[in-house]
Amino acid sequence: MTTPQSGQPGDSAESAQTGAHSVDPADRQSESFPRWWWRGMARYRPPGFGRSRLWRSPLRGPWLTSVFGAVLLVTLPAVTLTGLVSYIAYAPQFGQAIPVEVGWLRLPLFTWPTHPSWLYGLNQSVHVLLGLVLIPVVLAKLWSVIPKLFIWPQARSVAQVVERLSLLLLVGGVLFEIGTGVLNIQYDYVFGFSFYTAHYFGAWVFIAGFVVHVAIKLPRLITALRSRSLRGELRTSRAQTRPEPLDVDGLVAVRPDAPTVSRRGALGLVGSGSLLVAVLTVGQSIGGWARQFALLLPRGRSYGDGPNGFQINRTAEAALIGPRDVGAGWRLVLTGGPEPVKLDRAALLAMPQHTARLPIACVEGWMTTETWTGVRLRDLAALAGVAHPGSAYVRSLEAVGAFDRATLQPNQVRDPDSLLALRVNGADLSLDHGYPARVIVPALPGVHNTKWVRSIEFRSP
Ligand SMILES: Nc1nc2c(c(=O)[nH]1)N[C@H]1C(S)=C(S)[C@@H](COP(=O)(O)O)O[C@H]1N2
Ligand SMILES: [Mo]
Repeated sequence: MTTPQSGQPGDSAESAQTGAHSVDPADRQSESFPRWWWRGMARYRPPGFGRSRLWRSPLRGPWLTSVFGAVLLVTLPAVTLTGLVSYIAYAPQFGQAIPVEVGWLRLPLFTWPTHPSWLYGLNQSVHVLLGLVLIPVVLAKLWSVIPKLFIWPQARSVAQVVERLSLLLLVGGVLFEIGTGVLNIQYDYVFGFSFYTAHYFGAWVFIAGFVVHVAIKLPRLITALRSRSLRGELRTSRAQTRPEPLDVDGLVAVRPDAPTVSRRGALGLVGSGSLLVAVLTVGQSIGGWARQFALLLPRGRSYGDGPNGFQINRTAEAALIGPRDVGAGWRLVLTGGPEPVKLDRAALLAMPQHTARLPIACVEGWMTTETWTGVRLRDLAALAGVAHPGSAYVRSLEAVGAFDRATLQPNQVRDPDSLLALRVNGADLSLDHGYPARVIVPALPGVHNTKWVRSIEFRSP
């Protein structure tokens, strides 16, 4: 048996929280501004606030909250980091990451690699899948601390005001990121504002709240986790379930009801919720036959059979591109060299063809790996008269979308698998997949694999 000793991590935090254990004698004499202010706050309690009798679950307590907290402490940083990495993969150095202007929230940039080719897909699968799978855990964590929303007074010191404000950023931030993220993978443009801009700045609000919250709560989380054994809880039936001892935070109900479920049951419920979300979404990252099980993600499903029967986000119809735009009159224009070079599809097919099996991985988390055939971008650069291209600016025939252009990094232009694809899986590209020609580059974010290419400008370094 160990006995609690003063000087343990939790102690100082707890006495600071109640603020009642030690009163500086000098403070007692002067009724300075803060003192009467906090007292007044405590006296005028709005209805419904105070140690509420409403919250009676015998499961609530620091241990249960800390179990959910520990899971989120480990996993939410992975969701956040993959999100920020995705921003960098969009190549902000070319002004094509959204938002373009981020002021002092600028990220350290690095050249996004082209290998392994599934790198961006993996990053986005982790970001989107983990983000979705954590929704039940986030909700459970919020449920477990509901009584804290109604404590009164909400704060007894300036330090506690800061703590409460950080909670507002944290909870507001995480719900905003989940809300915008989920809407974006379900629908196209449902926002009156840019999804990317909102999601980026929302992430920083969340990060600020998260960092402050972890700094304040980590010692208490460790103490609470040590207060019970997880294995023991997993062996405890509903009938044997007892409330945790009353805590300074007011999580534990003063007059708890009898348990309707054990802690094991509650953890199992949240865990199966996450598992269900995983099963109904993971198919979009695996692709192929598994795609049909991605029921929560309508865009992850298959589009018919045949060589062109894979995922389409944006159809030619939506992009206002008809057969006439891509008929016999279509020319690819290459610029950047001494003279512009114009090629029709037959001329492109007469050039050396290269085949590569490459994924398209969208920011939304879906991925589809296909076999593409076409002309190497570096061969096109050489043909245009640019021996060492520093970047390539690709334009689509499309005139109505946000994704009608892309700039590629030097390594993306020069990679031997980087193609202007003319064919896929042994057949001509379908109109929806970008006929007559589309860009396909290993590990490039999906959005920059421009369809219905009209021109490429090879720029010197
Ligand atoms: N011209 C053009 N190319 C485009 C797009 C577009 O809207 N217009 N969408 C991009 C996006 S967001 C992705 S993920 C890939 C694959 O999209 P798809 O499923 O519409 O083919 O193509 C990219 N190429
Ligand atoms: Mo995309």
